[in-house]
Amino acid sequence: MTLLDGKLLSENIKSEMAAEVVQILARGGKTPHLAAVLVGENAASQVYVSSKIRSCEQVGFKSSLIRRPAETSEAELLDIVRQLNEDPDVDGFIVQLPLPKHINEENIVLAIDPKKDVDGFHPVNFGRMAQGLSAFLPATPMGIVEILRRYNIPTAGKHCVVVGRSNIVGTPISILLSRKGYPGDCTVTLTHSRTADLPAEVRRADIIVAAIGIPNFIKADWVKPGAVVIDVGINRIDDPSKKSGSRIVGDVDFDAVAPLCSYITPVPGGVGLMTVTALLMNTLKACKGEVYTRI
Ligand code: BQF
Repeated sequence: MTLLDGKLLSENIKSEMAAEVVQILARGGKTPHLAAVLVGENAASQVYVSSKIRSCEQVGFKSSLIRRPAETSEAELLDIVRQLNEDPDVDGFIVQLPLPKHINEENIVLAIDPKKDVDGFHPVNFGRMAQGLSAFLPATPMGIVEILRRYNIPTAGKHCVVVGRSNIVGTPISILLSRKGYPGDCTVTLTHSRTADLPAEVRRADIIVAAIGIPNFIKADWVKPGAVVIDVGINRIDDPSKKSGSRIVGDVDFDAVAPLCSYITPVPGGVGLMTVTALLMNTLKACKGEVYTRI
């Protein structure tokens, strides 16, 4: 079993990006600039946004954090989005999800200029991705693809079983892995809460992508020996032995599954870190004008 080390890969990719920023500046180009909008006080969201801002500093990007209270109206947030769309210095921006319940997330995502949508959540980017056109890929699926690529994991003709059908992970990764080329050319089964005999489906997988959001859900006897296991879960569970009283586990019963598989991502230290790194990769692409969206 080989651990797919998201920390090591992220550090490698970040140093490549830092070197590229130095080159861009030496040629007289502009500093890549990511803006993040954080509404409310969600503890996890605050941690995620801080780590995105810190990552920008590590690679020499400019970053801006726009913080607003939980009571911010949808109209006010739409106004911020419009300002960021129009700000020529901002290459890309994110609105950290989830948003407070009185704000319709769909309306916000639709207001983002697809050319600055470095989270890849706008339907234009989703549609372009699905058609194999250049697009901002959603950060988590992009991070997964980057893990497979950088570890040279063969994908052509492999059977990939995705567990979970969310718009930001399960559905897009199933599209990306079934696309032509590398990493891709997989035969993909997209499973979910209504799948009949889920263990039997997962047992057929050469590559398992677990994105269901249930701690330790994927059991050892669901895993074909030698399978590649990508664990997208970030679940907090009680652990009285920890000072904090809790710890983070994935969707895979790691201790039982790890000895069986060829490769596995740890949680923490796997896909999550690559999600943040993929956001930076998209921001650099936005700055370089590499992703062209005609709308
Ligand atoms: C790790 C996210 C659900 C909803 C909104 C490293 C992150 C997480 C875990 C991280 C996530 C999850 C992010 C680890 C960003 C990934 O080592 O296990 C990094 O910062 N993420 C987000 O911005 O919004 C979310 C998950």
